Amino acid sequence: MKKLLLLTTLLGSMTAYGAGPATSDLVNDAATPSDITTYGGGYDLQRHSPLKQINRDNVKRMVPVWNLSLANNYPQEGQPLLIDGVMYETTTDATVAIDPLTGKQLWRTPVPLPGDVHAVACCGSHNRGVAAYNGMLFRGTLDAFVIALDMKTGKELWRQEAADYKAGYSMTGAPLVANGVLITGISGGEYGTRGFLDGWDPTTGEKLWRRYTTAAPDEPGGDSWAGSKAYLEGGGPTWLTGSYDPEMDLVFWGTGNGGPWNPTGPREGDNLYINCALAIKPKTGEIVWHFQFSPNDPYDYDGVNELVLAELPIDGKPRKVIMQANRNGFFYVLDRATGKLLAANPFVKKINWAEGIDLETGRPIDTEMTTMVRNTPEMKEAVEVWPSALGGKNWMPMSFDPSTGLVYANTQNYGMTYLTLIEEKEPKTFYLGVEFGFVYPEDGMHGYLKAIDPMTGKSKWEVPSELPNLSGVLSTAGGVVFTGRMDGEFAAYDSATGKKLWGFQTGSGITGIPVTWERNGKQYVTVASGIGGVYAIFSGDERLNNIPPGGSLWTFALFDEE
Ligand SMILES: [Ca+2]
Ligand SMILES: [Ca+2]
Repeated sequence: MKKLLLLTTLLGSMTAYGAGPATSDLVNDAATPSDITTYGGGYDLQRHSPLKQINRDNVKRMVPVWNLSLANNYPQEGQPLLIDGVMYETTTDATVAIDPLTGKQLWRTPVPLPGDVHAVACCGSHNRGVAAYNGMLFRGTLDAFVIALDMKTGKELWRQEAADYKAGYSMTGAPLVANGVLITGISGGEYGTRGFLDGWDPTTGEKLWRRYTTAAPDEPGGDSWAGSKAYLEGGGPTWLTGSYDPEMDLVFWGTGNGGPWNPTGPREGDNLYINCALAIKPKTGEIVWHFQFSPNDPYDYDGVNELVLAELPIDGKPRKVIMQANRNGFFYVLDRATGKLLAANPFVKKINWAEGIDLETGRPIDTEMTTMVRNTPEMKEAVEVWPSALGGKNWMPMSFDPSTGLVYANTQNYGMTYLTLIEEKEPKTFYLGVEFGFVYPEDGMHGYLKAIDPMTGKSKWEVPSELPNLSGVLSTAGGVVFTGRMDGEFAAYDSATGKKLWGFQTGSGITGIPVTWERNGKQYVTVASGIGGVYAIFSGDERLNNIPPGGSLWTFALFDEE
């Protein structure tokens, strides 16, 4: 009987080899460190690994194993996948397969792009990664196509246009495969677009459904727009990847700012479903519940940041929740089944746009400044708003360690000058109705890596940095928190204290997402280096001047003693 079971297991894994991840491999990703089948290190997006060969005591012996050029100067904001012994990394202009033990490139499939597309990439021409399913890889392109590739050869299997980039749309996020449906988001909230999610048949590329994220007048929520046509260019982009609960069969996806940023005139009202967490059915795109973080948002507080699934002890009982460190400076905990607000507390040094979040209604309690902003189409004088439009935390994903109950997140610490004005919409140009600039803290510390208690928003420890980190965070059972620094250093910190344990200069600024994996009993850590992205473009921070571009992928392991 035992032998039969073993045989079945072997056959099962042999069938899977070369066919890429099945649904069960996606569901089990977090518990199987020999592969990385999902963006987020699991459908819950916890980015926490059970690996502990590299730990807080020996991480100082970590050394590079290989480095592979990604052959471009675009920002590298992606997360690699590792499936059936092959690593996959995307750049803006190519998809690359790599031997993870030697770093040798196995194939590279270029992404041809029209020259004028970069004008509609608001915050850098980047790509955040692939999704994988049944021997296929799926990615978006900057000109808003969805492409399927054969995982073995890199050959294109199908391509579909999600939207017209000339109308201001682009695609940068990693897709998600949930319950056999390929789901893609869209960027373009700064260009007077209408956001949406698409569901595709992964095998054929047939579009199964589209769920717009601004409600039309005849839909539920349609009355939350003052102007009858405002929803058509009302924003609500979906530019980061959702999480998925297979038991509830719900996908959780964040939506971004309203368009234009100026919240007056035709955009008066809450503007559903901008700046929301949406719980949707992957088979149909039906919205099961929504929670709106920043109704009628004037400040570009996109609600797209990763919605991390966890169980937290609440009132003495474990509760299935969703956590988000929102751009607006508050750390939210929601009930996963209903979207009910459980906690919303500041996780940044300074917030002056709201006094707090009403726990009953979930609505922000506006300060006088925000009440004025919401009612002044053309302000005479600029105000100073904290956090800035880039948020208390931007796109760079956090991790959650269930054993400590803490979130590890790269946060930002600066504000903005802000003035509303009347603006006409023009093609391939920002359509904001707002002028803004940045205001920095006197001590020069623009960012903090923090260990955050999700229910209070308070930090157990924090590590300040002059340049903010815009790299993903990875935590491990070895008590190590890994992240990249904008000055190019890949660094390791003690998850209990925040003490810096190790660092290595990668040659360009890091905006990638680190992952860890094992092969033949050895633990490896991989991260992309290559500066760019929203802070590099907008901050005007002169401390960036001596950080050269240049994309490459690095893999590290412990130095063998003998
Ligand atoms: Ca795995
Ligand atoms: Ca935005």
